Amino acid sequence: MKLFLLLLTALPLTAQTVPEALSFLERAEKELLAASNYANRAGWLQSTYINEDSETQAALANEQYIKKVIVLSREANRFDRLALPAEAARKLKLLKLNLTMVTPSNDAESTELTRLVARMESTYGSGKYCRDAATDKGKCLDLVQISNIMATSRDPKELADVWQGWHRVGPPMRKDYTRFVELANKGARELGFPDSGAMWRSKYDMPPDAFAKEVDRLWEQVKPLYVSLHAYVRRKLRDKYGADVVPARGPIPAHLLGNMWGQSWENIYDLLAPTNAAKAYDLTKILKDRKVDELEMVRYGERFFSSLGFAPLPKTFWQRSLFVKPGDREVVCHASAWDVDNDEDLRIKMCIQISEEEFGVIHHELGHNYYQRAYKNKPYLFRDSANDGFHEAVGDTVALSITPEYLTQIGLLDKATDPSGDIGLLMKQALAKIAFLPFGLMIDQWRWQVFSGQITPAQYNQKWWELRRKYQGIDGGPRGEEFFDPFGKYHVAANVPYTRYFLAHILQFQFHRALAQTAGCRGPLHRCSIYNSKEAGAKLNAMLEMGTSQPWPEALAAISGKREMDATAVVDYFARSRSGSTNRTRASPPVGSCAAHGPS
Ligand code: X8Z
Ligand code: ZN
Repeated sequence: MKLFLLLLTALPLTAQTVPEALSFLERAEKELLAASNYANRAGWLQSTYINEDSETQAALANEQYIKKVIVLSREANRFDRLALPAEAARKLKLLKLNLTMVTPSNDAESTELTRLVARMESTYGSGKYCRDAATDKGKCLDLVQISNIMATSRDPKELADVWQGWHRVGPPMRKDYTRFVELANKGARELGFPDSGAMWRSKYDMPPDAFAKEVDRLWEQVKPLYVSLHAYVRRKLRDKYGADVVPARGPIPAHLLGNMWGQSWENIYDLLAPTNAAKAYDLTKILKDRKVDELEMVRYGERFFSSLGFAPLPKTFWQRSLFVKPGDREVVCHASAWDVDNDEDLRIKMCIQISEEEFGVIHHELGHNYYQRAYKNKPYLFRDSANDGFHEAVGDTVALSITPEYLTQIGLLDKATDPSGDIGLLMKQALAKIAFLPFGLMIDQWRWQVFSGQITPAQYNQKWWELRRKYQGIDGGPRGEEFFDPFGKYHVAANVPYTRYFLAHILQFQFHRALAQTAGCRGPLHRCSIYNSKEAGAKLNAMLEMGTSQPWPEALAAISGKREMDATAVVDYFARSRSGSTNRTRASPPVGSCAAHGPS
């Protein structure tokens, strides 16, 4: 029997035929769909009912899915030299790139790895800061509560306290994370990749090294904007907190930016509002004053997509989604969107807060759901976004249309604010979007180096902070290796690649610029809303429907007419409007002479 098997595998490759490849793909897609649906259900349970059992089941279902992909990928190798129709060739390529994490072939190690990842996510999800664990048990703060303090407190001592408190979640997980890196790399190598990071970089329809360079190129395009914003914010924070707390030069202390990771600074707009800005509206206050609840916030989002011509969300979306943090159990509050049956069982999972920031996050999540529904009729291997940045960009693109005019149209504002005060509007957007860019970049700069071994476990924290200082110009104070601060971010704990968000923060402006033009908007980009534009909706949908059936430059061309990711749309959006010229029609302004420097 063994000899027979050996002979079979040694058969010449030419023995394979195109019909065999096509029928292999048909079977593969059927098996993957079933395994994916099962893993999604188990994953949903794990995230919405954190306990030992749901964690074990989710790990098992995930392991089964991963093993299925690995077995099929190996089988697919036999078609490598066959001239196949383009669609089948793309499917085979996507099959081999399907995984974010590969389990090693050794069964014990495979189980160990999937259990580790499930435990890391649960640990993060149920993480708490108990000020004094011994005496203060009832008063532990979860991440939602801590984030509210980060957003609203202006007491630097309190901010430093909760910032440090949350980061206590990391050290106990350092050993697990180290082992996770070892095992995930072992699996990636068995599948032919140098390491897990190289595998992640292989998913962009270009050589992995070229992708890394592409990311650097995009960063150089936007860096001058960030450097200016950083300098301005540091100055304002120094005015507010004093020279003892905020230095005149160098990095900004990490706890003062209104967000745990300093990834979005919109929550401290009140400290930074330009003096010549008209008083900006406060959407958080409007939502609270009008007693808009969590569900109604989601309905606003749905109505926007409906205005573009998308069908309403299915009834099950409203029945099965998690909108509010339950009081009786632990859940993973980090927002996510699901397509549980790869068909119409769409859901979001969020612990919605009534705030402007969360209003944006709702649109972000719905963008995922509408994307998922748009490509659901494609074959299984094409049911994904053009690249992962596209998935993250869709809802944000729609949210860029939340303009004063739009808010007036839907009755949340009485009167659109006067354009003479737009510097305030733009500042607020910059605090959300420009501030995010270096963070979106640095997380995977860290992980790519961790996976490649360039950063060793003994340097995890030191290198993390070197990158945060280099890209973000943000400092956490003395944070030696007794800490493990990367684990304080969801995507590190849950092993979700992050460069996608950096790309999304470029792409969403490209999409917005193109759709605004389709919608006939001639004004400044930051005042353009595609609300009610069926033409813009049709154009967006045409791209969404493609799924991942074509390389991403084709999808980008379908919506923007261009095949390159291009940050000039970001620069256009933030360009100063002058009478007689707008920031949409104006050529890109010079990017400034500080382009060569990081924040210093
Ligand atoms: O994780 C998310 C979404 C879910 S895909 C809420 N975002 C990143 C983050 O929160 O760190 C959206 C922007 C960046
Ligand atoms: Zn997302």
